[in-house]
Amino acid sequence: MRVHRRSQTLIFKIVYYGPGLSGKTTNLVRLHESVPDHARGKMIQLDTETERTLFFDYFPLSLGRLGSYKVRIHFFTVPGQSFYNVTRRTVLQGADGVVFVADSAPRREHANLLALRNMYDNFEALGRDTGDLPLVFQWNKRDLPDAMPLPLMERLLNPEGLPSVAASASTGEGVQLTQAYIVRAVMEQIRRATGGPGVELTGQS
Ligand SMILES: Nc1nc2c(ncn2[C@@H]2O[C@H](COP(=O)(O)OP(=O)(O)OP(=O)(O)O)[C@@H](O)[C@H]2O)c(=O)[nH]1
Ligand SMILES: [Mg+2]
Repeated sequence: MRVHRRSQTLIFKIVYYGPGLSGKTTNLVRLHESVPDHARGKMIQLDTETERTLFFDYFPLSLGRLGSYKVRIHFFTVPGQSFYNVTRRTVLQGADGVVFVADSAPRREHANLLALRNMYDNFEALGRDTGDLPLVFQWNKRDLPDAMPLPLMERLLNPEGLPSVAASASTGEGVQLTQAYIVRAVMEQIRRATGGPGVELTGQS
C-alpha cells in the first residue's frame, strides 16, 4: 500500500499471476469494461504483435473512501511466458494481493503448478513473507469441454482452501466476483495489520 498524504489517497496494488495464456489479460480487459467511466483510468496493454503480454497490463480504479482517504486500486497482469521472469518479479514487487489465474485445460495442469511455485519463488527473492498474502484463485476457462474437475484443481493448487472462483474470462463470467474477493481479502489484511476497528469503503469517489 502506498499513502499519498498530500492528495489523501491510499493506493493498493493487485497483480493477476498465472501461466502463459491462462487468461490474465482477458480478466483485466473484462474488468475494465465493467467499471463505470468515472471510476476507471485508461487501460494500458504492453504486448507483442501476437497479443502475448510483454511487460504488463494495467489500469487504475477508484474504489471509494476509507475515512478521509480516497482509495485507488492499481490492477496489473504479469507476462506468463516462462522467459519473462525478471519482468514478473518486478511487477510483483509491492503487491498487496494476488489473483492466481489457473487454466482449466488438462494439458496445463503442470504449467499451473510451475507458475504457482514461480510466484512463491519470486516473492521469496523479493524478501517478502507470503504467510499473510491476500490470495484468490480463479479457475478459468470453465467453458472448455474437457475442463479439469474443480476438486482436482482445488487439491493440486489450493490445499489451504483460500477463496476461489470458477470463471470463463472470455465471456466475463466470474471476473467481477474474483475482483470482489481479492479486494475484500486485501481490505481484511489491512484491518488485521493496522489493528483498526474496521474499514468501511463508502461509495465511489
Ligand atoms: N475458452 C476460453 N478461452 C479463454 C478464456 N479466457 C481467455 N481465453 C483465451 O485464452 C487466450 C489467452 O488469453 P490471455 O488473456 O491473453 O492470456 P494471458 O494469461 O494474458 O497470456 P500471457 O500474457 O501470455 O501470459 C486468448 O485467446 C483468450 O481469448 C476462457 O475463459 N475460456
Ligand atoms: Mg497477458
